[in-house]
Amino acid sequence: MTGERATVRTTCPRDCYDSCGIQVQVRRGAIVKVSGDPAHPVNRGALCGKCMHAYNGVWIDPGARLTRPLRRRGAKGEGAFTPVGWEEALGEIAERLREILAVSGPRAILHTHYTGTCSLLAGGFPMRFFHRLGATEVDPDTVCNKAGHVALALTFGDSAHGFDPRTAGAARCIAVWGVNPSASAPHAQQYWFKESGARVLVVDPVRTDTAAHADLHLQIRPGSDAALAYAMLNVMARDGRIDREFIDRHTLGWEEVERHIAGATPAWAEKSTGVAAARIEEAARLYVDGPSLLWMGQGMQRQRLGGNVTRAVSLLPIATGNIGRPGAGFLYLNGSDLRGIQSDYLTAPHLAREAPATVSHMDLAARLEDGGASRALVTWNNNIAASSPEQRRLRQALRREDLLHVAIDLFQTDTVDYADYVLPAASFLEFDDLVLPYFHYAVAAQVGAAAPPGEALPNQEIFRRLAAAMGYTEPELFESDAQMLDALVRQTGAAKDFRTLAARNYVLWPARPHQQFADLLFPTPSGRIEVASDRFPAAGLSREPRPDVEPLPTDGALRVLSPASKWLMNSSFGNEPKVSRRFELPAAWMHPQDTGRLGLEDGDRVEIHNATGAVQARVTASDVVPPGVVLMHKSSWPKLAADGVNVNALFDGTKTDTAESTAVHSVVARVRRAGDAAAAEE
Ligand SMILES: Nc1nc2c(c(=O)[nH]1)N[C@H]1C(S)=C(S)[C@@H](COP(=O)(O)OP(=O)(O)OC[C@H]3O[C@@H](n4cnc5c(=O)[nH]c(N)nc54)[C@H](O)[C@@H]3O)O[C@H]1N2
Ligand SMILES: Nc1nc2c(c(=O)[nH]1)N[C@H]1C(S)=C(S)[C@@H](COP(=O)(O)OP(=O)(O)OC[C@H]3O[C@@H](n4cnc5c(=O)[nH]c(N)nc54)[C@H](O)[C@@H]3O)O[C@H]1N2
Ligand code: SF4
Ligand SMILES: [Mo]
Repeated sequence: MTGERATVRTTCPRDCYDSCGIQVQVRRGAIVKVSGDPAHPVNRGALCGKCMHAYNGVWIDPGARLTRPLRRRGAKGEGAFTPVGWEEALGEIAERLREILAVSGPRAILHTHYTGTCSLLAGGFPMRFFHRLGATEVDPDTVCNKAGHVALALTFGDSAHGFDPRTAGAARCIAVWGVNPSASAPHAQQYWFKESGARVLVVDPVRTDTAAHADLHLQIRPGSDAALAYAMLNVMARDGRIDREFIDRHTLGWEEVERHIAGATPAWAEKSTGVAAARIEEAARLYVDGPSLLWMGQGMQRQRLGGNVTRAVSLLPIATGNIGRPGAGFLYLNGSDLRGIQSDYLTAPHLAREAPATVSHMDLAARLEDGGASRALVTWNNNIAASSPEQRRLRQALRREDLLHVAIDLFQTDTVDYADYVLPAASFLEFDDLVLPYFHYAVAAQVGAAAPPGEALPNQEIFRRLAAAMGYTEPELFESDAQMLDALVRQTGAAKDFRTLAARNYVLWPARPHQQFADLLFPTPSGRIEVASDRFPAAGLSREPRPDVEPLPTDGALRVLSPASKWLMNSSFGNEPKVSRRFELPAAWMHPQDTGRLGLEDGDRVEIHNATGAVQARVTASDVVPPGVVLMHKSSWPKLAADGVNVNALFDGTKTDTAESTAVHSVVARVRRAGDAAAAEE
């Protein structure tokens, strides 16, 4: 690569269903262009707009990146730092950590991490350090998808091995429930649906581009999915289309569900869901004619009754026997163990000396207010000041002078501004790693194309050095990237070593399409699908899924939905100028009935507010949302917005019915014209 020009093929490791192939043009060691790999089966030469801008923008601009370790010199939150050497920074951090260990024990050290990068080493290896340290992990899935995981795992014994997208050709219907691939899986949206030949049914309160292109869109009121699912079952039962044989053989507790089906007529459900009875009938027929795939979204379960909703929707494949046969099944997300990856090897939980301690993201602000329970915080792969609930309270807690805060990132995010020490991370364009997509069953290589800017280092190297500074000696903490990559590739069996995989870039794996639950053996205690059992109440749920609804407010307040934007990847890309200007005053979509009622005009600057906080936005009046709903998008950079916050200023950290997970789509707030603080809206 020392020569003039080279093209490097690599993989995008963002938290995205697509995991696109990328080609990087390098000239004299510097990246000159990042584009889509024309040979890649998923993205076929294109990159999404956000990555096209940011990977050719701030990601390769040393002026926009963190390039040296920094020590705080201003007040917390101010973002004023002095450069320091790596050894000095890590030495000082280690000394403070050792002192905290001696006085308060390891659990007073918290760490948060999540989707900054999803490659295996940069996402997983640092866990070896935290296991050895015995720190409290802020449970990452509680800010995203844990309610759905727990509900599906209790029901089917497994939430992480869904249908294989390669099997879609055998499906006649694909139900897309609370997922918006037009933003969160743009290339699946572009090619996969069409090439499957299946008819597409979308259930979403928002008329997303996915919904607009579907054969049938049920524009449901948020929070009413369980009623809709039951009404579809009611139609199937009435028409004699329930698969009794499948139910008798493979399920436990169906009779407890049956009690609810009888009363859940489409006419009954129309009242709470807002979906016309005739459309519910149409959807039921489309799905039951099958074979049908069900893609269950993460957006769907981010609501107060998220666990119950997930269970109720999962009754559809169960009732119709759409499990274990070609063209049938459901997908939440596809984990890497079926491709051979041993996560215990990657994260080494055996290094922990005590049972691991965790806290929910929903309790993060409260925990950080408690000086006794939290003395240090390490944030890596995670921008809590943008992504987590209780933005105002969290920022206040991060101002604590006695909290040692170490932030590791590529950029000076809002979270980084609060840190005592900032450690600069290398980007995926700068080191080798592995990507295991969570939609397609594949194994892909991330191949470094250039050296990191300045002194930035991959997460792995940062934690190897920190382990050394702590005086740790366990060899697992020092294993080299090359050794781990070869070991992981061997675990998959997709290639003999990392270099061989890198030469191919992307391998569909397992080679033969996976058939979910092909043997109809379910890893639950009973070996059957557990629709109702005693295990659910222990997890905070009712014995059986219920047709319950979380109604919209009736006092003039609105429900705020904040799903993925096609211009952002969570908070990543929020600092790319072509993106950030869209979010300086972010858009908020409201139904014309609501804007009319509130005397608002299209384009008005409004304040959306509740007891937790307030955020400003520009209104777009449109029936892309139903009455009673405001749509904004998640995770723009607060400090680049006119009012210094994002939509998470409104979220009080309400938990789902199970798993202490996020109910961010249950936020309720009022809207008024900005500047009209005194005027009540009603
Ligand atoms: N209102 C609302 N809020 C939400 C959601 C919602 O639906 N609505 N969704 C939630 C969901 S689903 C999730 S998953 C969370 C995600 O929240 P986060 O985990 O915060 O997501 P990101 O912004 O992707 O990544 C965080 C940081 O990682 C950094 N990063 C990227 N690569 C690297 C690397 O190699 N090393 C290091 N050290 N850092 C790196 C990025 O620059 C970024 O600042 O947000 C949640 N927040
Ligand atoms: N471009 C882009 N892609 C992303 C991300 C991103 O920020 N930007 N984030 C990544 C991450 S971390 C994740 S977890 C995934 C999430 O991606 P998805 O699984 O697609 O989830 P969301 O975008 O949060 O929400 C999907 C849909 O759920 C709908 N929804 C909200 N409430 C309800 C409800 O009560 N019922 C139903 N049926 N639907 C509801 C929303 O209107 C939205 O259209 O995307 C990943 N991909
Ligand atoms: S974020 Fe998703 S769509 Fe964009 S380049 Fe990466 S994998 Fe592809
Ligand atoms: Mo997520």
